[in-house]
Amino acid sequence: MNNPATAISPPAGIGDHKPANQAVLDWVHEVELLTQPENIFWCDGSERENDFLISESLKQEVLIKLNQKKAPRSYLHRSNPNDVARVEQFTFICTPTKAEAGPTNNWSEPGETYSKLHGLLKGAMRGRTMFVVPYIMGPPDSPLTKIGFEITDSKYVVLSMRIMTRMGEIAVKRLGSDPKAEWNRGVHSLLDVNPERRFICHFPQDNAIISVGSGYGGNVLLSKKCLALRIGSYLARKQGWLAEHMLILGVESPEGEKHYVAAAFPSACGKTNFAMLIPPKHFAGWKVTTVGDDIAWMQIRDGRLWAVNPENGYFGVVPGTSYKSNPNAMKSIERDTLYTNVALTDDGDVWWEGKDGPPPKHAIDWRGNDWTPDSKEKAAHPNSRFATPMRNNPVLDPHVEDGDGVPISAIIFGGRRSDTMPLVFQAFDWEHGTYVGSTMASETTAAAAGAVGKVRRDPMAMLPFCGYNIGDYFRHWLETGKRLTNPPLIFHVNWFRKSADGKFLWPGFGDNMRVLKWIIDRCEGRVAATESPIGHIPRMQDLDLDELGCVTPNQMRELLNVNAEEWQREISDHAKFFESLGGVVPDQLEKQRKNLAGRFKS
Ligand code: GTP
Ligand code: SPV
Ligand code: MN
Repeated sequence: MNNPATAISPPAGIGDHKPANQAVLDWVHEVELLTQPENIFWCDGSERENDFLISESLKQEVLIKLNQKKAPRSYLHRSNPNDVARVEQFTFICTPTKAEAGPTNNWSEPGETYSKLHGLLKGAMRGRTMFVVPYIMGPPDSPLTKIGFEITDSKYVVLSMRIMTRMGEIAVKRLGSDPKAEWNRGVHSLLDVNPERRFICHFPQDNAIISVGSGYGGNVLLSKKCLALRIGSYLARKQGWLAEHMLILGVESPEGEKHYVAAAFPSACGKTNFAMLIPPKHFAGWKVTTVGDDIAWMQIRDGRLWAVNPENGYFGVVPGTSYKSNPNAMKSIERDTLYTNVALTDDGDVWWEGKDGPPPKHAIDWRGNDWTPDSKEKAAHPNSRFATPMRNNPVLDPHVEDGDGVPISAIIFGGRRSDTMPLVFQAFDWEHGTYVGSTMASETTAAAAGAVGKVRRDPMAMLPFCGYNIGDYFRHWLETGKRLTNPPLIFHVNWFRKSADGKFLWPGFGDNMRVLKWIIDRCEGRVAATESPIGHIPRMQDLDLDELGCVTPNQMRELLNVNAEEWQREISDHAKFFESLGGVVPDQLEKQRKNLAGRFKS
């Protein structure tokens, strides 16, 4: 295995873009003394810098150049096979007290944790280049926008951060020279990429992150889950806004009526796909546009919620992506894309399970081994990813750069549930919607290390990402609702319900437009529903199911069914979950559960 961290020596004019802020210089100096890198590379985000880093990464085999005719300006990276997903068991919230981190987070005492991590970081960058990556999260003129600096010894991280964030000079300028300005301090080192020395630690009270021992995705692109969600959610509560694991999409009718919705689905449960949805033929004239595919920062203005996407690119799940399932994603990744852990074909192209067309007769799999269609192993890792600039998205929403954000008409929660959860229902009001979000569950996926397919509660899809006590997070949601005079309606969807023989009942992808249309029509008060104990549910005639050949009326009934027996189990599971949180759950949500149980009895 090549060492992704070997030092490089840039020519004059590259890597010497030192910011003028003394606080940054002091911090970098401290980390330099600790980690003892061979040299320091100050990133400016320029094209020239990027070209240089790519050429060095190719030399050191950190990247593989793809066939530039088939995949222009695109590269493949293989991570260490022991390092292919987020590691929740090694992710820590290091608040002064354990109570602040709450029952759902791993906690460790900040002083001890700093000591332990500094021990691991001591001399860790010897023979390596230490990169300093300035970046901003959020549109440049948004009041929510945050500045971060990530120190890293991984070129792959630098190249990815350039795609995923607004990186370089833009952040240095925004920070200016005020030594008291607010910015996030992120330190990342690969160390020896050993799972036993892998820790992702957050110090919200210091606006600081330290990540060691991994080179993969959400563990190391500190802008994303670490800053935009864990530290972000902590700041959001203090400052009165919301940082959520949500896509943001725009949906426009043929008449030009436009709505925005935000949707929280757990990792690998369909956010990117929903955010880029192409309506089926029957919906001629309807258009869906993407504001964001993973994270929403939302603030209150004029009694409404307004959302911005803090990111600048998409770090998306590759397997299953095809011109059939998600043509907009395919167009986005046709060029300028950094692939991680997909297969390499003999003609230098990329391949993965679920890509269009027949599998190649021979390929090199994500581990670097020979692969044929007869191989037992998967060619691409189930959590293989693309990083691609959002500019490549053919349906990028025109308001994606608006600092004020876009007004949110509906919030949608959803998860992967083979049973129990109907295709869609609407919560009665904000408080009930908060309950629906707080009791959300989903079958686990390959996005995090550990068992796959196990149902677990994942409140608001934030279980791995809430940077403080989950009880306070629920309270923050309830409080936010009180401040909204024009709150979004709240819905729950399930694209993943299965029939008795284990097949998905709903075709999903583009056909999710049918559900989205009902949601929009509910927001406009122009479509009916029936009241069930769990919320408002469309009757079959309330959904536009024209030209939906593949779903029989019986299957449709199954999809919309609320089975009392399954819901008894579900409600007792809610109770167990709340109990497991050890008394932090707000009374209003306990009351919501009793009301829900009561509605089944009456
Ligand atoms: P993260 O990036 O991990 O946060 O994931 P995500 O929520 O953006 O999920 P994504 O859209 O990448 O989808 C994950 C997997 O679910 C892919 O394999 C998709 O093909 C599959 N998927 C997405 N939408 C649907 C759907 O409507 N129906 C079905 N059956 N599968 C879907
Ligand atoms: C997720 O797991 O929700 C992701 C991928 O979006 S990662 O950036 O690895 O967290
Ligand atoms: Mn995600």
